[in-house]
Amino acid sequence: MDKIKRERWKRKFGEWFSENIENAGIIDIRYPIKGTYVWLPYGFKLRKHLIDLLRRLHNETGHEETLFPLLIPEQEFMKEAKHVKGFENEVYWVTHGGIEELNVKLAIRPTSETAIYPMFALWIRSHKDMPLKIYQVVNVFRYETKSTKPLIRLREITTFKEAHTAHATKEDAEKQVKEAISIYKKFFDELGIPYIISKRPEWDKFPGAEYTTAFDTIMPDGKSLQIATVHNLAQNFSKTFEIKFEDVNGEQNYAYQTCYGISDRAIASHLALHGDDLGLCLSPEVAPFQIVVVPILYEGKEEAVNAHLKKVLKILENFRIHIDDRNETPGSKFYYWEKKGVPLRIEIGPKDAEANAVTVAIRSNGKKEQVKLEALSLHLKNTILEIKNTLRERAWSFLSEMTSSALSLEEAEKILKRKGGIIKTSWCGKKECAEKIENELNVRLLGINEEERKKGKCIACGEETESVLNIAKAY
Ligand code: 5CA
Ligand code: ZN
Repeated sequence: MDKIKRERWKRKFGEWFSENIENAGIIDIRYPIKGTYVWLPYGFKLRKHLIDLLRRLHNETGHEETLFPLLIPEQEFMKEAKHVKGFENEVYWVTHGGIEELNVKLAIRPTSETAIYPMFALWIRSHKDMPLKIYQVVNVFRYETKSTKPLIRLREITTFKEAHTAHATKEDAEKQVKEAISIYKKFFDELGIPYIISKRPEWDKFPGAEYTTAFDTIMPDGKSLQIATVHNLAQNFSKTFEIKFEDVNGEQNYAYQTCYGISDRAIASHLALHGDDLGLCLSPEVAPFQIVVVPILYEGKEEAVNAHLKKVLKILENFRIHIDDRNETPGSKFYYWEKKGVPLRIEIGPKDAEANAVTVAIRSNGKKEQVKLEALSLHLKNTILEIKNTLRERAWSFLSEMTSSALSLEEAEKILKRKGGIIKTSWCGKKECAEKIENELNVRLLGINEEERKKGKCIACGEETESVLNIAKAY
């Protein structure tokens, strides 16, 4: 049963996604500006829990939260040549204040390097001022030209967590890249989102970065989605923004920097990867309500049920719950909350009251059982952990199902036709070979898999190499 439901959801993923995020009350897609959407109350709660998790992971590793302005003066924005080039087609500009034309055009941040680094230059004087590790959760704007998609390709990215760091040595910046990767691993593990990590090719790195390491996941339709990036900026920005400091030897040097970010795509992949034919299926980690309580009131038995409900609510104090006491049939309530992906449902009927128990139903596997009140609290705690693990394992096994290897272009093409996903193969590192692979297979080079080395022959030219290349059809 479970298998069949998920097969269908895979085949029609595009439709499934837009229908279900709307039906579940996550966002309203009808706002009259392309690529911008409205967060509805239920979705907003989900988003808040996800941001809380991000904050926790950053705070406990010594990052401090800040908030920089949305607007960036043109001259600052234009300072770092490669950065400007990379973003020139995507920036929205503010040119007027009222009816007056502004002397200095203002860029609406597409990301905040050029807002933050002029301030870093004022704050950093000595090696003792570092490491400096800050982050912010803001909206950023990008005039995306590819077709926009709710939560996936936005023009207003509403949940942009960007971290920016400065260090006294190159080694410290390297270490920071590793810390960022481990923060993101934890974050995605908590959400049960599987990932594959690649070092992006030179031509696909973040504009202005020394190198970019990216997290990608596979959507149910077999296409990859970039869900996080970590950039080592080396001294590229510190030299243009004059972020200078006195090092331990009393000499002036430029700071070494990193930055890393995630977006609404984390929410998109959570919804996409755990959902099924009934609708969303949320992890208790971020679900607006971990448990929905449905009292089942038969005529003449209301009092017994309500008295029992009071006892149950006491036990549920430590969980995020919602009581659905609307005047609707239990069946329609069950359907309503299943669609919204609430992890657990507690039914309280006359029989439960008699047995001093409740009936607990699990959204992710459809199982239902009666649990005595004295065992309830522990049972729920364990079940919540179990659900988190099940979702994570199920999603990881989907990713592994969707990961293949290919020794030739023909073999890769067959796999792409059959199921898509990520293909691991060999590449010599030459640009012309990359172009051949991209053109013949119509894929994106996600980059080099740094956790794996394997002897093989470049699938474009046959040259021997040990690098493992990840490729996929990408969003
Ligand atoms: N300043 C750096 C680090 S914060 C930066 O902007 N990196 S980025 O350009 O790679 O963006 C960070 C992440 O935002 C990407 O990895 C991607 O997952 C996500 N993202 C980028 N563009 C969009 C978009 N249009 N809609 C939704 N998410 C996006
Ligand atoms: Zn080659």
